[in-house]
Amino acid sequence: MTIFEKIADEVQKGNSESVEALVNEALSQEISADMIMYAGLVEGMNIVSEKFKNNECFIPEVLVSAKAMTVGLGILKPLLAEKNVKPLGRAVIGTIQGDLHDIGKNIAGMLLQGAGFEIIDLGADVHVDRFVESAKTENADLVGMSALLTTTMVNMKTVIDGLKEAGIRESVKVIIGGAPVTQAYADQIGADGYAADAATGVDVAKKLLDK
Ligand code: B1M
Repeated sequence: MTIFEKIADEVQKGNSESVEALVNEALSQEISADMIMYAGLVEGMNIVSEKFKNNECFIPEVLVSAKAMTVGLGILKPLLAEKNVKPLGRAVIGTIQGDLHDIGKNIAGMLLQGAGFEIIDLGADVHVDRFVESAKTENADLVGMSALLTTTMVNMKTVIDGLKEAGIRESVKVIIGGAPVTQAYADQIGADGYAADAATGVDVAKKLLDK
């Protein structure tokens, strides 16, 4: 087993301590931080993501794997910043205004991060203006919105309208998800993509950004 396979394996198992030790071991072998990230951590998280999509693992396993991956990323982050490694894209994500549900949004964010996106997580109950403002100031490639309530999911359209008014709609892709959201709703409000689950969200995001 290569060191990358070992890291990917421990990410899948959600073993933070082993991931930390293996990432440090790989660095001591002078393996580059971006190789460790993509061939080890991201590879492991991609496998978890695929299993989650196929109902071969469930939310708790995804959360522990994401935690292990985050530990590994924490070690690599300063080195990646030094080397200026480009992420797949920059995504501003959040749960829509009026909605406090954040579990699905957190998983979507973790899987996107695991796939190599830079995530700016605005949290839950995010005011529509904040989505637009952050997309602008962060120079986002992607805005990801989550909604669990039928009463407030309409705010997703307000964000899209706000992006148009701010003159940045053409430069940012919009992806939406959450239990009451459908492809038909995404089409109706003019979102670029819809994902029924967080793993599909990664596929949709990559496709929208040609990655
Ligand atoms: Co609430 N709640 N809740 N709740 N809650 C629902 C959503 C509800 C369906 C329950 C029910 O009545 N059967 C119902 C909504 C009804 C409706 O609008 N039609 C409801 C209600 C009514 C409420 C309150 C109004 C209750 C009250 O106070 N009377 C209140 C609202 C508060 C508010 O938001 N303003 C409320 C509160 C809460 C808790 C705080 C107690 C808690 C949330 C805790 C938290 O999130 N930190 C809670 C919970 C846990 C639920 C249920 C039980 C579970 C939601 C969840 O986390 N699912 C939910 C019932 C249900 O959905 N069956 C319910 C697991 C999660 C992984 O799934 O978020 O769908 P989900 O995410 C999936 C996909 O949708 C997708 O990927 C995820 C994983 O694959 N996805 C994305 C989601 N976002 C995505 C974004 C993407 C891509 C994919 O790209 C950006």
